[in-house]
Amino acid sequence: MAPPSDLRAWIARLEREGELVRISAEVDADLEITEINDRVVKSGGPALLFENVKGSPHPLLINQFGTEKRMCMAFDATSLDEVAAKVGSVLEMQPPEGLREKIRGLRELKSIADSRPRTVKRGKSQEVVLTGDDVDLDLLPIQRCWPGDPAPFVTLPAVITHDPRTGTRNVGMYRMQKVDGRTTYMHWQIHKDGRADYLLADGRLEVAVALGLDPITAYSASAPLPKHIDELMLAGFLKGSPVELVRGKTIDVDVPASAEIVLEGYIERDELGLEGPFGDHTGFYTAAEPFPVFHVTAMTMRRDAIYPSIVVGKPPQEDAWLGKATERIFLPAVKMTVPEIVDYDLPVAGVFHNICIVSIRKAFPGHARKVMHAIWGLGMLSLTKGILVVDEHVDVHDYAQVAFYVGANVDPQRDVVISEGPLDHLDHAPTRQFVGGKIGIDATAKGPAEGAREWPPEIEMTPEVRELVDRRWADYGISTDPPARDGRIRQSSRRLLRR
Ligand SMILES: Cc1cc2nc3c(=O)[nH]c(=O)nc-3n(C[C@H](O)[C@H](O)[C@H](O)COP(=O)(O)O)c2cc1C
Ligand SMILES: [Mn+2]
Repeated sequence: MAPPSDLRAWIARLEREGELVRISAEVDADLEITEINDRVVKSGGPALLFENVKGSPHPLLINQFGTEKRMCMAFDATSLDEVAAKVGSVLEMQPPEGLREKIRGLRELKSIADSRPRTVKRGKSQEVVLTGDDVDLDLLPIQRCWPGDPAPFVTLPAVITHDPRTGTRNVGMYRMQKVDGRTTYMHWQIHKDGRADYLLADGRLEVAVALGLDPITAYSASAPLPKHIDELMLAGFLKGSPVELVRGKTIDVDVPASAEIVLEGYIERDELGLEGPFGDHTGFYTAAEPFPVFHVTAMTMRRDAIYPSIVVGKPPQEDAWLGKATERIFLPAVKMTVPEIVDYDLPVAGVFHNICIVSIRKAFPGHARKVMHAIWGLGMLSLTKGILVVDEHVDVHDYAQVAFYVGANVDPQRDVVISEGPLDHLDHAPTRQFVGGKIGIDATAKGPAEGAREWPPEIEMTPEVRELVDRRWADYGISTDPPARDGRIRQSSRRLLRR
């Protein structure tokens, strides 16, 4: 099976797998959907298709990404690491040796060539075309998510711009506060590529907003690619087929041919409005701030268009799995730059920019600090506030294990690095917005070269005795469900027996 080709194919697949519930009862996009969805997300429940949203002819889809299983289904993969491996195999391409490797190399090169978006003449996203006075955002079931939000917000858009100097496309996911039927704000944070395109514009910047995409293209809008790389290339590569585009009706920007809804329009340099507050993914309301104003010149749609939404808030929320997808998919690229990194984990509770746990193949004194500084210099990871470094044998996803090593291996006087640098736009803790302190904790084993005493050996049973007990387990007549040991409560008994 290939990944879903558009939102409807995705909805059909979710429904077939029992991963989607249709709700025909009338619901209000003002807060009510948030509360329903919050309960469903937190219990690991299904995607929800609200077919009867008060005041709108369009159904609303939410929680499409809300579990690990659905995130994997979106990529048609059995795990997110499988998706990462596909990226890794291209990044790590070596000059091929021998015919078989050459053929494999050609296949990989072809998969890159096929990633480039393709323009087509006609797109379903333009079955309905509303321009001028007919443009009406009130038609859409845009959610007001939290009680302190002053207005409804479009929350799951793919915002398309072009770099005014180079023409390179950028696609990003930025919330859009509704101002009136033909106007929104555009929440381009200062570290983002969309913002950079805006700042390069001399006057007017044309903008297209695609809503209701196949899940991989929607995910790709949230992916932190370097500025010069088109997110639609990543989407095409991960889908295994190019994203199809049609020319916009009122702007010189290509738009996804199979989107449910497209908003075409423009942003004038220096026309700003007071955006927010907004109940954000940090778990707090972010304060109102000036952001650019987006004027909609056309609203194009498929017939019976479905409006996609997401609610962020105190973690865990649906966006946790978009973030986890990025964590996994970008690991090969992180390792390309910092090859001593074995694995990393951005805890959902750390809302991704607050905490990074990283395991390294430590090779020299000060190595953990080198890796901290590398992360503080790496793309969007540079905004990370706290970094925990552990040795390669530590499972970064097992927070109890990480806490054990942080407790056991750290002398706070010697092993804590306090630094400073750029912080996430949304971080309310630093005294000044955008910049402040960083903390790195070196929880690796140290030796005399790092000013420590002789490091004691860790306790481990011999492999011989483990094998003996594995072999003889049945002889002991002990239940196969022994209590957890070593404080590793999450380990299943089957894993314990396999140790
Ligand atoms: C649900 C969701 C909402 C987001 N909202 C915003 C936002 O309002 N503003 C913003 O700058 N980034 C937001 N992001 C993060 C960006 O989409 C992400 O940083 C992306 O890499 C930006 O693309 P760019 O680097 O091409 O600018 C959001 C991400 C998700 C998953
Ligand atoms: Mn980008």
